[in-house]
Amino acid sequence: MLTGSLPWPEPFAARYRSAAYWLDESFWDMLCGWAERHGERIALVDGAQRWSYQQLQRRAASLAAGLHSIGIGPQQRVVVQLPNGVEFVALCFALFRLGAIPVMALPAHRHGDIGHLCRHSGAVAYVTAARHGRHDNRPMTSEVRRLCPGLRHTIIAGGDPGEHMAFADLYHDSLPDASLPPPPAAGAVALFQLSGGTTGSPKLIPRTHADYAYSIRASADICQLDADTIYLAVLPVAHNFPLSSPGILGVLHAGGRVVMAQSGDPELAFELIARERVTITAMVPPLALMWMEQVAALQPDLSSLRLLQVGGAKLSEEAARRVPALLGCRLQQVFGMAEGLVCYTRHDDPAELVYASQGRPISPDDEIRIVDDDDAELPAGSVGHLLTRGPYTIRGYFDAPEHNARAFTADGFYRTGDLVRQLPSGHLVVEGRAKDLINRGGDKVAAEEIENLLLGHPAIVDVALVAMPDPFLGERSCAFVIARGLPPDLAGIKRFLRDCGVAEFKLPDRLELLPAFAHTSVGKVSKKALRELIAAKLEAEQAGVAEAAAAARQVLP
Ligand code: OOB
Repeated sequence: MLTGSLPWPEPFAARYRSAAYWLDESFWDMLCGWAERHGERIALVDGAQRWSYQQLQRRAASLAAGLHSIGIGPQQRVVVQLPNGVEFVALCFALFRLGAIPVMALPAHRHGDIGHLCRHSGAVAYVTAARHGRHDNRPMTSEVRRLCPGLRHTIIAGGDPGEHMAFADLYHDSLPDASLPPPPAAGAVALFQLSGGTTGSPKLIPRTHADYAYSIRASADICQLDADTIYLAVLPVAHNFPLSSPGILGVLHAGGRVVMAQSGDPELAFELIARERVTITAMVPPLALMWMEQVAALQPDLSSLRLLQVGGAKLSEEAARRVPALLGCRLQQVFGMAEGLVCYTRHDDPAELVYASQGRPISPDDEIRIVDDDDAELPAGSVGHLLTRGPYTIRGYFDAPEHNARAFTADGFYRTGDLVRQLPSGHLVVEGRAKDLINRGGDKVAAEEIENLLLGHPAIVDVALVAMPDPFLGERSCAFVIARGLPPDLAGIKRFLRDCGVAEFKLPDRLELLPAFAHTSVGKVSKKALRELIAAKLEAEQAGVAEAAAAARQVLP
């Protein structure tokens, strides 16, 4: 086992193996099986490129040879930040072949985020694309290299690599497979997912081949994927949801086809759905709202679409009810986390459960506890803290002993930080959150991370980042600041954070200056009071707007 990652205790591991949740195969073994079974069938569509299963396996093998030739081997970490495309999949499987470990960065991450991931994971290489949309990643890559002396390789895909290595040069056919190390054991760490995080710095989530593959196979079954499935990847594929729930890996397992999209932009996505006859896609609630908004105007042909998965943040019941009529397909709610547990509404669930719950866990061996602030189990049906343990939920973050002591109970339950209620059917309803995190339409912002950075701003004495309600994203972030000297403005704060190299979605949406913060009885800043303050202020502003609009209507002829 990789040093710094915690295995399941042996009695649990034995049980998960004997229940055939954990099989004795790595993702590389799985890809070889798929290539054998589905050979010439198309696995991936990315613009004009269409790769068969066999091609995918060959490309991944040749990339593994190239990575091996530059010294990448078992257990070494490689930060991967690629847009949705064939290269992402080829690279992941090449790393799986070598037993090297991809660290799943998001395209939105900037040099501060990436630098942290490289240092914390001890990465030897960082792979990114020359551009993500309008953003040129090459200067950022040079900055990352400067910040992380442990990085031996910085690799650029698609475009002039400048001072870095070209990804295309890594495809190597000269090395016979026998000179590569053997593929990893199923119990080895396959990849690092990123935690949405509630503390100062994002944590790394070690997922093994065996546990991740189980969640994928079981998800593919629940979602009834088969060789006719055509999946449109609109969310960034490194994220747990589009990667594994059942996501692109689930679709490949079923022998289906993945169509890559660079974004969920309705115009682009609708065109791809019509052209490629897409049957299923996965998205966050704001995107679902946007699609429903746009169907009337764009009149797309969505006749092939059978299932829309929505998750990552709470979908309002009202929006959920509109999905089938507007998009002409079934809805599935997905409540999951990169740490493990994933819940789905099922195809044969009564409609009420599909609209009003966030689903039930994948596995009969997912253990659920709903507890009060003192970890005491609550009576059935109460709202409480969700704790979970099971065959694909980690027992600890990578190299974070102090944090693990808080984030897990002594008997290995993960404290999700979510407040839920369980229905008699076993379905969970997400009622809120106890963790200090802003869920910006599925993008997670750890308040403490941004607060720590802002405390370095010369005009800021103290700061608290809280969620404020938003009709589109569900939540946005508001920074309450106690200033010194000339008070900062929102633009200045954003500039400061951009210079720190944090992703755009983490920047505060609003700034409120205060002379002091209210404190709780134990002397902590009362975020509850601040959340109530900003919610009331927004409501008053809305009412003000409505009043002004009404007044305007009165004076207009
Ligand atoms: C998914 O994973 P993460 O790791 O980005 O975020 C996990 C957190 C959960 O603890 C919960 O707070 C929130 O995101 N969340 C939801 C939700 N799905 C996730 N809150 C309310 N309703 C939902 N449906 O977001 C993720 C991972 C795998 C599959 C789907 C989502």
